[in-house]
Amino acid sequence: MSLPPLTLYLAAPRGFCAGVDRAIKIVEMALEKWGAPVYVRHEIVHNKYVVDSLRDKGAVFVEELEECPPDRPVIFSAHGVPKAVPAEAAAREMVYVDATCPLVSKVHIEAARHSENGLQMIMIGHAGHPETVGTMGQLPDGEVLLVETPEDVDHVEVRDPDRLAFVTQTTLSLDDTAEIVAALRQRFPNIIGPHKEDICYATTNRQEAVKAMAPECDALLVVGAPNSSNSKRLVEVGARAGCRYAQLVQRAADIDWRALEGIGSIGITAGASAPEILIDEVIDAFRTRYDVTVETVTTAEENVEFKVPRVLREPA
Ligand code: 2E4
Ligand code: SF4
Repeated sequence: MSLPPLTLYLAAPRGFCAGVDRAIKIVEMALEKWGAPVYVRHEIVHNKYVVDSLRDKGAVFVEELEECPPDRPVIFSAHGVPKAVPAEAAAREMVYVDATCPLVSKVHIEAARHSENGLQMIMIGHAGHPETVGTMGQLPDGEVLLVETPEDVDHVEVRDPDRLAFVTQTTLSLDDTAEIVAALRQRFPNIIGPHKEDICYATTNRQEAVKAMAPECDALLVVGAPNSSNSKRLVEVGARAGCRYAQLVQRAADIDWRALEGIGSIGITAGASAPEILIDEVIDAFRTRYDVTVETVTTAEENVEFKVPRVLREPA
C-alpha cells in the first residue's frame, strides 16, 4: 500500500539553546564530580524527558531548597532564582551551583542596577513562572511591579512616573511584548529599558522560523512541555501566522492523528528545552504513516555557547 505524500517543514533553529545546553551539562558534570545524589531546585529545564534522564543518573528534583539535605550539592535551574535562595544556601553552608542562563542573569543585573539608581522596576512577564519569580526576587518583595498585558499597564500604580525602568522575561512572544512595551512608553514616556525588550536570541530565532513556515503548513506541531513558556509561545505564533492547527506535543505518542487527517504539509519545531531525540521520534512517526519529504526552513544560524561555571571545569 502506498503512503500519502507529506511535505514536512522542519524549522531551523529549533530545540536546545545555549542556556539549556549549559544547564544540563552542569547537572551531568556535578554528578560526575560529586556522585549521586545531586539535588536540583526545580526542573533544570522544562522537559520531562530531560528531567527523567537526569533522575536516572542520580539527580533529585525538588521545588524548594529546604527539601535538600545540607551536605549534598544543589543546582539552581536555568530559569533563575530569587536572591534569597543562594543566600539561604550560603547560610546553610551548602555547595551550590547556579545553572541560571547567563541571559537571565543579565536581566537580574539590569533590574538591580536600575533599582540602585533609584528607579522603580516594572517587569513584563507571566505571573508565577519561575523566571519571573526569580527576576522579581532580585529586589525586595513588592519592589517590582508585574504587568502581563497592555491593560495591566493602564492600571499599574507607580511611585513616580518619571523614575521607572522595565525588564522582561526572556521567553515571551515578540509581538505581544512589543504591544506592552508600546503601552508602557506611551503612559510613561520617560521609562528606561532595553532597546526593545529582554527576549533572548533563541526565543527570537525560534519564533521567526515558525512565522516563516506557518503560512505554508496545513498543521504545526511544537515539541515541548506544557509548562515551557517558550514552547507555548511557538504554538501561539504559529496559529497567529496563519496555521489552522497548531499543537504542543511532548513526544510522538501525543500526536492526534485524527486531527491531522487530510493534511498535505506539516510544520515541526521544538522549544528551547526539547531534545532533538524527541523531534526525531516525531518525524519517524510521520514516516510510518506518510511518504515524507523533509524541507528545512532556515531563518537564522546560531553559534552561541556558554561556558560552564569554574567550580565544575577541569583546571586548565
Ligand atoms: C530558562 C530561561 O522559561 P521556559 O518555561 O520557556 O523554560 P524552558 O525550560 O522550557 O526553556 C529553557 C529556558 C530556561 C528558557 N529560558
Ligand atoms: Fe537562555 Fe534564551 Fe535559552 Fe532561556 S531560551 S535558557 S534565556 S538562551
